[in-house]
Amino acid sequence: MLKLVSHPLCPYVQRAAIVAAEKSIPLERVTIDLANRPDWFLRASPNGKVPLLLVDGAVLFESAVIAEYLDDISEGSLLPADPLRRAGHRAWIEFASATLADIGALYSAVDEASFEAVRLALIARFQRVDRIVAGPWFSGGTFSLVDAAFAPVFRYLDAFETLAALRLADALTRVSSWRCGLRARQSVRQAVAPEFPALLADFLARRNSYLSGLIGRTARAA
Ligand SMILES: N[C@@H](CCC(=O)N[C@@H](CS)C(=O)NCC(=O)O)C(=O)O
Repeated sequence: MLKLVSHPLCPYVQRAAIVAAEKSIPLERVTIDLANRPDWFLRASPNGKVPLLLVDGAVLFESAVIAEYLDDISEGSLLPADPLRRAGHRAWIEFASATLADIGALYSAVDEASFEAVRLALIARFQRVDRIVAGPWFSGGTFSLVDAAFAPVFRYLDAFETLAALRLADALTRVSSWRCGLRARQSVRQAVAPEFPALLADFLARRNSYLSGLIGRTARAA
């Protein structure tokens, strides 16, 4: 049994969980506390980060690599066969990772000016994605590793809308319809526990950031 070392809120862990579900690969999840990382984890994880995939005594790290490994060991492929298109998909997975980094900067920004700068950068990212997404999935009719990489990004967008009426990609028709499809997909829904929205809301509200303030004001206004 493969073991996925996880944290309940980690978007990178979700990518691995989505791919495992898409490829019907059983995974045991081992959840750790990132605020109090166990010694065995610090010894195993070169960057001190989740996810890790434990495979027969080997340790894989980096979510994009773990996702490709899970894809490689199972039937069919969630990457295109053509080398140029395959490279293009990997590039968009990198873009999704950079978008997650911007989302981290957004919810950590302490003042309005830095929050606004990241908010505009994120809107520009989603506008760029909107120009290339084919629908219903990233590159057309086949769900791919790019879809698995973006699903956790859109889960944050859903939370930002609900908690702070913050809309980063609303007017973008292709992104909106892609988001809807991903939100409804079983592998994506099952990648987090039922308590995920409440845990994320609590994490964002306690961050002492500009967004935490917005969340508080939105709750008081409701
Ligand atoms: N590039 C890594 C990023 C993983 C990452 O940032 N994980 C976060 C949790 S979502 C983490 O473990 N952070 C712990 C830390 O930085 O100390 C990947 O794609 O796997």
